[in-house]
Parts: sequence; structure tokens; C-alpha cells
Amino acid sequence: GIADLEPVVSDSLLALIGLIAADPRTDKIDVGVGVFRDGAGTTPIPASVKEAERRLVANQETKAYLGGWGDRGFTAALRPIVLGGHAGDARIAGVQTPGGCGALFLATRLIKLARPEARVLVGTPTWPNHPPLLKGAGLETVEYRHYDFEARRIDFEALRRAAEQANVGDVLLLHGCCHNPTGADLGEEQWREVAAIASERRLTPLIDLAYQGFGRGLDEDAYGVRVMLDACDEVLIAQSCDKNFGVYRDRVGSMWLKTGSEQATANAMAHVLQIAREAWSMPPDHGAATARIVLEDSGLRQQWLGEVAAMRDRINAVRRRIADSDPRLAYIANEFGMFSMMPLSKAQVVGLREKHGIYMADSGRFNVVGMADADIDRFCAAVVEALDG
Ligand code: PLP
Ligand code: TYF
Repeated sequence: GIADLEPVVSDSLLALIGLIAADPRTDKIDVGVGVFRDGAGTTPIPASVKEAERRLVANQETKAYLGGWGDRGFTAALRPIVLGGHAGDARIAGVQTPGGCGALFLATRLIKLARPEARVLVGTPTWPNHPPLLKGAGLETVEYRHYDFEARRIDFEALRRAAEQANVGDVLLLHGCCHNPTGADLGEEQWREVAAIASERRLTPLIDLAYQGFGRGLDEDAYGVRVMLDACDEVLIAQSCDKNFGVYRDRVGSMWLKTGSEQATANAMAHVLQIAREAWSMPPDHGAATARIVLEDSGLRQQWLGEVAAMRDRINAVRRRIADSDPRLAYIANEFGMFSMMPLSKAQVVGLREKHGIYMADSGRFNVVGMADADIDRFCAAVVEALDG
């Protein structure tokens, strides 16, 4: 019965939020959960988003249901940002979702529905929410090593081998950019190579695009998406606006599907809407409507592009400073996005918490921009001390 359920082993990232809150020290440093913070250490609502929200509240005349697709203007405005030169391809359709998680939910359930025997190739380590999502969908997974912990870079050979050994119809789960937790992204040539294998072996790429704009640039970060769309007839994209619009709790995202024909896509999307109906029926509106207003207004859009660039610039500047603090951390400058793994044991990670009030995940994953500018030197000194100790 309900009273006899086993206790849940909670997501350690989310558990960390509780640990940090319980620490009474005023100088603690939270590099745990992945939210962007500016130089002052706060997670601001971008000014373009704040203004769009004002307009939304002032002008919205009804909150009557929009239907399972959500705000069609939102997906239309997002289309060129995600798909680039493929935006005009009628074989690609997108639906609004509650965040990237909602998009991953739809994509994985669709795979299970269409090809129950398909296996999903997952590079390790990956975002801790990926395995439960895949398990929840009932999909079998095949793990390969994404990250070489000794060399501190992507283990591209392992990815290539896994893709070459996959069965026709298997799914390649790939982080579009800003790999979480390692920051180790594929380069352009590597994307092209994987796309060629996926095309030849008829694999379906499922690209998780949660941090577009936080790595090399808004367009550059979608390079992998575009190359896969060039090469493959069947592609799934789980997209999130929560980070690049700074609307995390509003749950804004989209799921995109490409098949070999417009008709097959339309048919499959009807199934996708059915899957959504069983989970949330219709996606929440506020954040998506806000993002639409930003994208449709040329002034707000320009302002938002600048705000995304500023977030990206801070990420890369802090990476540089950490990398420059010790040769053992130099690799951090070669990675992208908010996350990186410190070469620390769990005992060293716990030591940093106890001695310095520095909170990173047990794995050594830390949020590069979790700390304020004023805390960077202290953070680096404590990490270097732990590495020496
Ligand atoms: N995918 C990855 C790799 C993430 O890090 C996140 C972060 O939360 C998501 C998907 C889902 O994001 P959302 O908060 O939009 O559901
Ligand atoms: O990896 C992170 O920190 C973010 C936030 O179940 C997050 O992606 C973490 C865990 C989770 C949902 C979001």
C-alpha cells in the first residue's frame, strides 16, 4: 500500500539545495544547482523578459485554454532559433512543453510507442535526470564513456564506437551544447562524423538542447542540431528556454520532430499530443507567451540577444579565471556552458563543504557561475588547497 512504499533516493542535486539552506555561514558558496548567476551572485530576470512580462500582463485579455500545442506563436518564433536553415522544412514540427523535461518526456515516450525495442545510447556521465526519464519510458539504455576523466576531455572514440555498434533504429541521446555535467562538447568535425554514422546506421538522434547561447553563441550552439537535420530523416530535439530566457520556474520548452515526410510527422505529432494529454494536457502559458513577446518584438529581441551574450561572456570569463588559477584546472577553459567536473574525490568535496562552506555536487560537478565575482579567488584557493591536500 501507499504507506509501505520504499523511501526515495532523492536527486542529490536537489538534496544539495536543502543542505546549503541549512548552513548558517554567511560566506558559503553555492556552486551546486545549475542556475546562471551574475557577478553579484544573483539570478536576475533578464530586462527583456521583465518588459515582455509587463506587456503580457497589461494586454492579455483572456486565459482561456489554448490547446495541446500551447502558444503556436511561441513555437513559430522559436523555430528559426532552433532549426536555423531548416526552419522552412515542413517535415519538422514543434510543440510547446513544460520545460526541457517535458520535451524529454514526450520524446522518450514517443520512441517507446513507435519502436519499443529501440535502445538509447547514453554517454556517461550525463545529467542525473536522463536515466530516470528513460527508465520511466521503459526504454533500454546502452552506456558508453562520454568523458575521459584522466585526459579531461570528451572520449570521442567511445562515442564513435558506440554509434558504430548500434542497431538500426537505436537512439543517440546527445547534449546539443554545454554538456551537463562535464562541459565537454563535441567539436564541429566530431558532430559531422557522428551524423554520418547516424545516417548510415539509421539511428535517431535525440538532442537535448537546454543551454543554447551559453557556449559559443546562439547559432553556434545549435550546430549539432543542424548537422543532424542535414544528415538524418528522423531527429528529435528536446529544447529548453528556461536557462537562456532566465525563466526556470515558469517551465518553458519545446519538442521538435523530423521524419521523412510531412504526413508522417503530422501523424506522429498527433500521438505526441496524446502523450501530453495524459501528463499535463496543455502546457503552462506564462513563460512561453513571455518568450514569444521577446522574440516577436525587434527591440526586445535585440536586448535579449545582448543579455544572452552577457551571460555567455560571464561563463567564459569565470572559466578563464578558474583555469588560470592552477595548471591542474587549465582544462576548464576548453569547456562550454555552466558545468564542469573538479578532479576531486567525494571526500575532498565534502571537505570543501565542511571547511569552506563551498557546495558542489558529490561527483565534483560545479556550476562555473554559481559564485559571485568577489568569491572567485577564495573558491580557487580552496579548491587548490583540496587538490594539494
Ligand atoms: N537537459 C539538461 C541537460 C539540463 O541540464 C536541464 C536542466 O534543468 C534540462 C534538460 C531541463 O531543463 P528544464 O528546467 O527546462 O526542464
Ligand atoms: O543540472 C542542474 O543543476 C540543472 C537543474 O532534477 C536541475 O539542470 C537539476 C536536477 C533536476 C532538475 C533540474
